[in-house]
Amino acid sequence: MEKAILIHLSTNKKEKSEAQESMRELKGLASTAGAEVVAEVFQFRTEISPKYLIGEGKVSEISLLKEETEADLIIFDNNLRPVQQQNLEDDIKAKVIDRTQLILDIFAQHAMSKEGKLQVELAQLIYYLPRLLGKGTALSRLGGGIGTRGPGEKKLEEDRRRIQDRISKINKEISNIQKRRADQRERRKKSPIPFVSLVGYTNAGKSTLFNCLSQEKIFTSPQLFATLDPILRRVSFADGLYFFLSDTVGFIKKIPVELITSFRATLEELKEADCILHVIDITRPNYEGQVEAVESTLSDIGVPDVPIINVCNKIDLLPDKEELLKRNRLSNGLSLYTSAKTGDGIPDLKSRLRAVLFREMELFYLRIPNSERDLIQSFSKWTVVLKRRKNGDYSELKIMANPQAMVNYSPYIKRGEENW
Ligand SMILES: Nc1nc2c(ncn2[C@@H]2O[C@H](COP(=O)(O)OP(=O)(O)OP(=O)(O)O)[C@@H](O)[C@H]2O)c(=O)[nH]1
Ligand SMILES: [Mg+2]
Repeated sequence: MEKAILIHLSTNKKEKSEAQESMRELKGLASTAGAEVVAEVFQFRTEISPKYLIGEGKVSEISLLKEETEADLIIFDNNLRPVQQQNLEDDIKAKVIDRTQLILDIFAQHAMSKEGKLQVELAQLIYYLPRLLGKGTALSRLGGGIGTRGPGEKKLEEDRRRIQDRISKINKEISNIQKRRADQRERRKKSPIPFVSLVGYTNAGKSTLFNCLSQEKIFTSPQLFATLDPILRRVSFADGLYFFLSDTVGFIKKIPVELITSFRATLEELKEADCILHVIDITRPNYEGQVEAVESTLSDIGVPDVPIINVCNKIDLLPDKEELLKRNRLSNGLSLYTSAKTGDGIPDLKSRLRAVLFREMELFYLRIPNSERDLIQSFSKWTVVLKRRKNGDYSELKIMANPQAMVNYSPYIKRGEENW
């Protein structure tokens, strides 16, 4: 296990609690990546050093601390410029990485699908390119381990031009995947089955909620960024109505721009959602900051007017209801309270979803002569067919549909079949 020292620089003393929360998160990231944290160093300094980011005195202090703790790795919570990273490594004589590099490393370990791996490799290449200092081998300099792993591990040792070639090749592959996805989305848009997306800060409980709603068993974990690849499942209501639910990659503060760019294809999905469930870990003292980070990423991606439900999760960890309501300082949108772990609040969430997703639809009972069988086919394309049975020369359907669209089909609509 690599031993790591964590460094956080704040330029404003007032942000002390924010600095601590950010450090807590960095610690979570470091242990997710497989490091043992041996020391945490804060510096408050109004001026940022162009040479080291932190002050020169602090650099010597860290060098000593490194000897003392036998650390092999220095992780900065702030993002470092290539030249700062180089200077720090030369002076401290240890591998130095920043928050972005740490997140990239975790992503590299967690990516499973071909698309996920390509996206991570792309992000890594974009990140490393300016760090090659013109001579190549940015990574062999680092000597392996955290911050150097990934699908593109070997290729990163190649020269700048080869990397640029690889970037255009991956971009092409990703745009092919994107095209396929766009086709799928087109098909989905034509279908009447609604599509719901889970978003939220990493570790908020998205995958746990996904499992709870879809009765699946996908991977959940106290690690950060446990989910990287989007996954889609069907969720049914008791009466047979259903929708599709997708789990997605978690968000984080100071999300590296390289990642946003390369995961854009995945996040495009959100634009097509009929409803977004924003999962919030309401037990975190700074959950508003996390909410803000998610909302600003959503607006970066350009998610239009999709209805959003705030799902305040992990309520089982809170002592009582009053505490809960006191806690909710979210000003906009509808808030619901759940525990994806105990199932508390899930029925309420489902009935809200039902109301939002099917608000323009009503139940219809149809009777269609067998001679007009094509009509049955057509109904199943643009309405939600809940039940279907044969009755002599007729087929009977129980469907959910938009009443306006049903105007032309009044001869087939049957009344008084409500208990079917
Ligand atoms: N007590 C409690 N724990 C929960 C609840 N929901 C999720 N957790 C725990 O929180 C941790 C993170 O849950 P995940 O579902 O993996 O979180 P996620 O949002 O999918 O996280 P990433 O995929 O890593 O972004 C796990 O250890 C879960 O067991 C809840 O309602 N109550
Ligand atoms: Mg997850």
